[in-house]
Amino acid sequence: MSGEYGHKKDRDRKWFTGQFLWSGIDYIGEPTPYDVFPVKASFFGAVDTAGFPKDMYYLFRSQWTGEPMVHLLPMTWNHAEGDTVEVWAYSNVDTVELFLDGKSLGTRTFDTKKTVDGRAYLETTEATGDDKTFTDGPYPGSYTSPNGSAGKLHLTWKVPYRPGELKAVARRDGKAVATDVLRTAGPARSVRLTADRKSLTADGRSLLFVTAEVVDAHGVVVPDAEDLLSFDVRGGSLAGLDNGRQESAERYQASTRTAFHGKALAIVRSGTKAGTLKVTARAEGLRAGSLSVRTRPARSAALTPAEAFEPDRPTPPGYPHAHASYSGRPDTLPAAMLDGDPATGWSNGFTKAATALLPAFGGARQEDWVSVDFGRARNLDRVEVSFTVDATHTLPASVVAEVWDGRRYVPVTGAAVEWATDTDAPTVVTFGAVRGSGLRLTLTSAHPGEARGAMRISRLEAPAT
Ligand SMILES: [Ca+2]
Repeated sequence: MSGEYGHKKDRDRKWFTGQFLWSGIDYIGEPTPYDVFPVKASFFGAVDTAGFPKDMYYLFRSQWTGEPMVHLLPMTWNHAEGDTVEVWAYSNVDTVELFLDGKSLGTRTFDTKKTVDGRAYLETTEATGDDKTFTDGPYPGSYTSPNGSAGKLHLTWKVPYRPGELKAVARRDGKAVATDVLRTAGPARSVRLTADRKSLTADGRSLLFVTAEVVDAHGVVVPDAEDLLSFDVRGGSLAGLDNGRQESAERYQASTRTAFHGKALAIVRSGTKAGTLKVTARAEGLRAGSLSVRTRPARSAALTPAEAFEPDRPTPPGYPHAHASYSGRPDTLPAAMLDGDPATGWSNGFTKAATALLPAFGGARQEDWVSVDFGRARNLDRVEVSFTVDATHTLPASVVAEVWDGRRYVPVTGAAVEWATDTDAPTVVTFGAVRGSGLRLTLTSAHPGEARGAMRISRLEAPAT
């Protein structure tokens, strides 16, 4: 059941006591659907294990709070040139205008509707396709409220991507009452620390929550930054670190943590001497971040000395190491491309079984990438990829190769593709010789949305030259 669907059922029935959310916060255990190490947490909370809010959190705010707010999705404005981005806004205000670099992309509005018992609410008026059990009425296939209407709890724009500043302005009676802004991030420059309070008691027990962010020259969080952050505390001690990532075996009780989506959390314990508590976070190649808070004298203080934490640099993966933008099942993970076994493979094929409300779905994804990290630079001029062709997998419509130059993926030049004609036979991509430590292939489905359009790779080899 989606967050929007649950809200609508709750809202429409005055006799509902409320909702039970499983779960409000991600928790360790029951990793779903990738129950393979190092995935160790669930992912469906409104807030991640580090306490960072996800988009769902803002849906709740838009439905349950009165202070004017608007929140844009997706979370970042770093996309590929040529993409058309579906932008959503959650808001508790009826009118929202979207701007890209100051130019209006149009205004969207919620209708004001009334529940059958007379309470007003905001919703668009459109078929949502969220409930197959509604077979008649004005919106068959969509949950229909007892008042006869259907609609969404978010506003939508389709925006041709261009780097810049995307800004939502929410207006009530013509007056701007809330805004949200996404800015395209440039290269990472520094670490920024923000604390949740200005002072705490020097009792050896009080906690300060410090958010570390990897930011560009303009202070915009770099969305894909995974820098290893080293924390140092004076006048207190580290109580724990997290970054909210489900796929992570890093220790919570360590002095280092990689950033996830550019962020990490340090939970810092006060010392027992009043004065100043200083937190510093360093990352290789970035300007360090630091902050200080005052600590006040305590009536009583903890007697047990704080444990000193050691750095815990994540173990480098065995090379070559494969990765992918998406895997359809726990037994079709990227490592299957490199295992030398022709029977195993990475695949983006998936099936979502029918639920009480939604029909089964197995339509192929439009595009995915797979990558191989060799661990050190080598000369590359070809890659051999064995695609599987069967009932649910077809050859991709296109393969685009890029090579990691140490800072970013650079498209290869002079690429030519010699397509295999048999299943699991090598398709050979050749290109102008280039030096790099990793290779990424972006694959476009020949049959997106169809049952036969998934892609599978049983073997991938990029010989060094
Ligand atoms: Ca294999």
